[in-house]
Amino acid sequence: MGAFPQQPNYLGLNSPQGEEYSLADLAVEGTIPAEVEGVFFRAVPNPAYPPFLEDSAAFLSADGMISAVRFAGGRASIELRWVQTARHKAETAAGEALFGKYRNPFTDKPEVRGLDRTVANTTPVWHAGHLLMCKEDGRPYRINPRTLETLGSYDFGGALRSETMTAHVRVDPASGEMFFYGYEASGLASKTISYGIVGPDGKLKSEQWFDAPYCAMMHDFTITENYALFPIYPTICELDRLKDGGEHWIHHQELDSWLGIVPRYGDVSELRWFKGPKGVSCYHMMNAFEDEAGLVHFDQCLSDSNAFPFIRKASGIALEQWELGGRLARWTIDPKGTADTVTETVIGPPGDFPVIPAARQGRPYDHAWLLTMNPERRGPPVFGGPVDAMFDLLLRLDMAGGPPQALALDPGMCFNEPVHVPAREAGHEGWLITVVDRQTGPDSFEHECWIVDAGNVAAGPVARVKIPHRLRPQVHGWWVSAQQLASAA
Ligand code: V55
Ligand code: FE
Repeated sequence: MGAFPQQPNYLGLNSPQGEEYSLADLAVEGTIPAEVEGVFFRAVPNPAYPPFLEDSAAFLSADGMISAVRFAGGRASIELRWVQTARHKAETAAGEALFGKYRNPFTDKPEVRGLDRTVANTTPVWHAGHLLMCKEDGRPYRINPRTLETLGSYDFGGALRSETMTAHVRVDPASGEMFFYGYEASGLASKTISYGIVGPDGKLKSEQWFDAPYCAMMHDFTITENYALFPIYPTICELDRLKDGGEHWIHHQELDSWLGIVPRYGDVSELRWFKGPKGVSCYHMMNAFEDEAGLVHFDQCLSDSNAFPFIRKASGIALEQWELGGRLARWTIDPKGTADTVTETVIGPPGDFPVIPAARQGRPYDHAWLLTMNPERRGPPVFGGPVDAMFDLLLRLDMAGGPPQALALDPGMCFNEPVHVPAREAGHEGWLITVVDRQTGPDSFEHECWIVDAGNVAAGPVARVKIPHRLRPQVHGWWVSAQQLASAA
């Protein structure tokens, strides 16, 4: 195997770590709370083979690995396995990369034309006893949650029509249904959006298709008790550019954003589009809900342009990462009113990886957690992840407007996305579990899995699980309780 390029996607924290491993009985400092019984599943992109083409977006098309940090009886273990996608199998058989640039099949080697190119690297989704590794450019891969063995590409027993499914599904806490969508659902660069509902039994109950105003990167969406909300930001794909070997995404500062809303169980012909500000972008929504007056509030980690430096660069947008403005923004709309624009209110600081209690999904909520950059940090952030800089401040936000609680890391340390573990007793906010990386030298890192009291993050971790292995940055995670796991077939 050749060497990886000396390029940000492969350096420092991002350096490839291709090895599968299982490590039992990890050393723990502090005490793992009794409620933390279950599995923290993590999606970890990891390039198996050096690229044969230069690709500044390569972080996003690194092969998916699934990791499980298992907690039982106050002890912890960790495992990591490749997702055996058709793509990973083909490249492993060849012993080299065969797929070209991020989401551009025209750049692939001829022998893999037509093969499923998804790397299933973004979110481990748990629903109806199924563990699915999802990426927005394709269908999910199903994983055995006990062994981490890949069971194959998943289409809900042949029911799914869409060629794609988001990595950001929403599970309704009352009905147990999983709401999802797929964009580019009818093929590369198509405007088709698929909107689907999966019952608590895992059966696809409905799938409807509609067209977006343009073919946009739709990374996340939200539900409320009565609606599904589809945001569109002007990061756009065009087929001709792909055919020329170009980038999948170009961001357009001059174009409008949109928020589509449809009754959750309605027909997509009832969909209404509300206009938002020009040029903005968002990867993750925190939540959405309806108030007593019937207004719908849509809370998102909004930025003034696309947050990925390689997308801004390809788009000719001269804005460095530290110059990019952002905010936690609430867009309010009246789905029954006559106005057709959103009203924006700033409700929190810039940041990303928003977390809410699963029980508040689509409902009014009074607290949430967010990662951000410490404005008082002395020194540079840890280099790594898709934006070349990792977050080092964990906030608990009071949605009623009270002061946030903050857990700041020392220079040289950073957070990966936390998951929330609910508490059994009323009045306790539960726990956050997050992998913390610490840079110990120019190319050396240590990693720990921290458990933090979710209602008292400023107190720091109650337990630190030592992970005696290099870890690459995680994208998203999912908490599956021991009870949920036991109920799975
Ligand atoms: C994101 C991640 C992706 C992707 C598109 O975090 C957007 C945002 C890990 O893959 O393909
Ligand atoms: Fe995401």
